[in-house]
Amino acid sequence: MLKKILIANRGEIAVRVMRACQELDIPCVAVYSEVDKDALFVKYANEAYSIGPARASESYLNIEKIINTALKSGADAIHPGYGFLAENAEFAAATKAAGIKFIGPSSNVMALMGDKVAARGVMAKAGVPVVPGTEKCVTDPDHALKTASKIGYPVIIKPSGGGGGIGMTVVPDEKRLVEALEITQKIAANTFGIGDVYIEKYLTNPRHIEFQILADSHGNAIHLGERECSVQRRHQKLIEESPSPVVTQEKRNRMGDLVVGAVKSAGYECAGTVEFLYSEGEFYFLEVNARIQVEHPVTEMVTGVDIVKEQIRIASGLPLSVTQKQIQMRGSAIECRINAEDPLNDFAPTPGRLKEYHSPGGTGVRVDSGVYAGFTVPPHYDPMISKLICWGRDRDEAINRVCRALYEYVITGVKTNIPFHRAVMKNRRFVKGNIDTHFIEEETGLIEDIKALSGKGQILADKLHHRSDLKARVAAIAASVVYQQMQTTKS
Ligand code: MV4
Repeated sequence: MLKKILIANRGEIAVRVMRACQELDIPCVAVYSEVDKDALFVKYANEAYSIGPARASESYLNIEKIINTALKSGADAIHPGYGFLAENAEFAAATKAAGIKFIGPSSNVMALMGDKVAARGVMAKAGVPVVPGTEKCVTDPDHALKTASKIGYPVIIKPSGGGGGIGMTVVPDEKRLVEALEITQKIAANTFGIGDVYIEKYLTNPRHIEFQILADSHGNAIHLGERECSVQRRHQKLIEESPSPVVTQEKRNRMGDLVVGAVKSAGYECAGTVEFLYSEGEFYFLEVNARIQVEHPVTEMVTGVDIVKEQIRIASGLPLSVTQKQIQMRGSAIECRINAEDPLNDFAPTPGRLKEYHSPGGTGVRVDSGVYAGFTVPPHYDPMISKLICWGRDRDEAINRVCRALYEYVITGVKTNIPFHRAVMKNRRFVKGNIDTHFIEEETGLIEDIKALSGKGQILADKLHHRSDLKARVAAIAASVVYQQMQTTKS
C-alpha cells in the first residue's frame, strides 16, 4: 500500500480524499494557497504546506512547487482530485519522473483521452456508439461542407483539444458552416493551444448520462453503472443522480460491457468516466473524464463501493476489491451541489463568510463539504460550499429525503442556491424524471418558484408542519448555539 499521499487540491474533494486515506491508515499531506490557510482540508491533513498566493496558476497549478513539496514531505503518491491539474498529462508525467505515483491513469493514456478525436476513435473501434461525425480533424472548408452535408444539419464543431463545452459552435445550416469553422479554430487555438476541430451531428435535446469505470493494473476492469447529469447550466452540473430514470438493467449491462471493453483496449488504469449523450433511446459517446468526478458519491451510495479507496488500491498495485458480478445498484441517490451563488441574480457567485452553518444528517443523508461555521468562502475558486447526497429505496424516496435535508440545512451569511434545489425537487418534469440538458432554461417557471421559496415564509410555502422560524429549527439551533458559545468564550 502507498505510504503517504499528497492531495494536490483544495475544498471538499481534498477532505473526501483524506477521509479515504484515514480509513486506509495512510497519512496525508495538504498543500494550500494563502487564502486557504484556515480551510477544513488544511486542518484535516496530517501535514500541510503553504504553496503560494491565491491565484491558482501560482499555487494549485504550480507543478514544480507541488512536486517539490511532495518530495520534501516524503509522500510517495499524489492524488490530484478534480479540476486544477487532474487531467494534465504533463503533471502526471512529471510526478512519475520524480519517482512519485500519480493516482490516475498514465500520462500517455491521459493525453490520448484528452485528444477528443483520438478518444472517439478508440471508442468506435471497441464498438461503442459515437455521435455521427468526422473520424479526423477538419481543416479544409470544402471538406467540412462535404462532411456536414453527409451528416445532415444541424452540426456542432468542437475543439479536439478541449472538452466540457468550451469553444463549441452549433451550425444550423450550410450557409453558416465556413464562418463557424474559422471561428471555432481560432477559439480552439487560443484556449487550448491546438487549433484542431472536428464535426458532429448536433443532437437537439439530449440527456447527459455517464458511466463510472474502475480498472486496475492486473487487467481487471468493471463499471459501476451510470449517472444522469442532465440538470446543468452553462456546462455546470447542479444535480446528478444514479441510476438514470431512463436506463434499464438490460441497457446498463450492454453499455457497461462495451465501455469496459473500450477502457481495457486503451490500457486505462484507475477510476474514470465515459460520458454519453442519450437521445431517443440511443447512447452516443462524447468524451472520457480521466479523473474522480464531483458527482462520484451518487454512485458510491447505490453501489456501496468507495471509489477513492479503489483509486488508492489501484495506485498501490492491488487488484480491485470487487468483481462485476458483485456490483448491484440498490435504490436511488441524488446529489445537489450547494453553491455560494444567487439563483435570482443569474446564479452570480456570492462568496463570503458563513455566519451560521449546520448541515443536515440522519438516514440516507451524506454531506461532503470543506467548510464550517465562520469559514469564509474565498472568491478565487469555484463557489461550491458542499454536496448534499440523499439515498432512497426508490427515486421518490430520494427526492423526498432531499427536500427534508434541504429543510434542515442552515447556511447564513451568504446567499446560496438552496432555494433553486427546493424548487427543482418540486418541479413536475423533474419528479417525473423527464429531464434533458435544456431543463433549466426551458423551465422558466423555476424562477418564480425560487422567489416564493426565498422569502420569509419559505418553509410554510412547503409543508405546513415545517417551522418557519429559523431559530426554531431543531438542527439549526444546536449548531448556532454551540457556535455562539464558542465565540463568547473566545472573546
Ligand atoms: C453535444 C451536444 C449536442 N450534440 N454534441 C457540451 C459539453 C461537452 N461535454 C459536450 N457538449 C455537448 N455536445 C453533439 N453532437 C450538446 C452538448 C451540450 C451538453 C452536453 C452535456 C451536458 C450539457 C450540455 C449542455 C449543452 C450542450
